[in-house]
Amino acid sequence: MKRTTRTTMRWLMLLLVGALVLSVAGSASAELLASWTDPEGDDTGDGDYTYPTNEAFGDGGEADVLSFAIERDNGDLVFVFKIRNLVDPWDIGNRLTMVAVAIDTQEGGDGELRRNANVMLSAPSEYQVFAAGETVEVMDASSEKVDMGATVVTDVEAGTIRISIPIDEIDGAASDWRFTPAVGLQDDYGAGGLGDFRDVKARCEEWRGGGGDDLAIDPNIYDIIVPAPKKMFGIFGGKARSQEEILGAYDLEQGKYVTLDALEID
Ligand SMILES: [Ca+2]
Ligand SMILES: [Ca+2]
Ligand SMILES: [Ca+2]
Repeated sequence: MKRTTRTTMRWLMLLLVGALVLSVAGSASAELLASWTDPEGDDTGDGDYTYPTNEAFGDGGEADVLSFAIERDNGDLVFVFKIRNLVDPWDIGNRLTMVAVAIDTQEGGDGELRRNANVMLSAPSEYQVFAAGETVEVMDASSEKVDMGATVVTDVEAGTIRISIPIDEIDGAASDWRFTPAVGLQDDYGAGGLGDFRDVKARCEEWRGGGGDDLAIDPNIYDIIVPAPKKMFGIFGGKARSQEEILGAYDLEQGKYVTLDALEID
């Protein structure tokens, strides 16, 4: 009887060690496809955006992306945003920062980033992913919500927002896809679910940013990652527009929105 118990214990230990090894191997299997860094303190949109004045926004930085990475983890495409200052002023998790990624997988698609971003996309997207706090949503090219089991893990202390999207056809395809990330503030309208990008006005208010315009032509995006200039014949050709030029290219009189360029995985 005693020997049986000991054998069983031994088997259990072996199983446990095996499971540990597997789980360690599993968590290490995420493959980094690409990553980009972004300057600190350029969360000023077209150059002079400011945060709303409510004390919840503190010293700002809630919409300052420091880095963005794309990983592949089994069938998941994973987006990792590092934000300068994730905050939890009401002990309900991060509700102030909102991130989006437009994913361009093929010809055609949605030429506008939705949810009040007020920006157009040079790489029209088949999917758009939006996340704030513990909520994430994916939309297709017709702005229909797609239930594909996307998840988000926000670490306020570490300043990271990690979004996982299981996409069946991801294997082999992702390296050709183009990605347009954008960061702003979230307005959940007090409802607690996933809201929209918070409006930026000409002058900041308690719950509205400043430095834009009052006619909703200006982007409600505080920070983007400016793609490197396109390579031609193996060398960098042309001069990349600065973030201020890109996000400041809206035109009130012509009703012209700004257009964001996509990031590519080399
Ligand atoms: Ca930044
Ligand atoms: Ca497309
Ligand atoms: Ca930037």
